[in-house]
Amino acid sequence: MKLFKLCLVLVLISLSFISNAEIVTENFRVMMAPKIAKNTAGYGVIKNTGSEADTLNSVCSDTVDVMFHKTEIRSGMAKMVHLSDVVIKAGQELVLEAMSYHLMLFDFHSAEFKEGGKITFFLNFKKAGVVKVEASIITTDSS
Ligand SMILES: [Cu+2]
Repeated sequence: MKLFKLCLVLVLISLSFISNAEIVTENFRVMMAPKIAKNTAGYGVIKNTGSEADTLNSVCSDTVDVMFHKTEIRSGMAKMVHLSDVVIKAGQELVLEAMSYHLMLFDFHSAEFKEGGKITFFLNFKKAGVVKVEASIITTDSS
């Protein structure tokens, strides 16, 4: 089953609970993948500006299959690990960047994304509810 169908259900259920709590997102972007690559990554910063910890349970999109990943070095090899339930403490931020936390987008080219386009993600938090974030599609990451 496509993950984004599940996403829509989840978002619809959660919309009534949106508190717009204390989660702030910045500088979300998706790297345009080379034509031969099926998958690509998205980066950005998620800040918890509140006074309590919150947990990122999952991430989804209505246009692409996406998972929350972290690249870890194990025995000298870079390996990507799927994460769920990532805690962001009060006042802390989670930086998604190369060789670290990232959004993993699957079968990217099947959806005909273009440079300059946008992809909407829904970050599902335990306390803050659904946080919507728009990511720009870019080719060169300057940040
Ligand atoms: Cu990954």
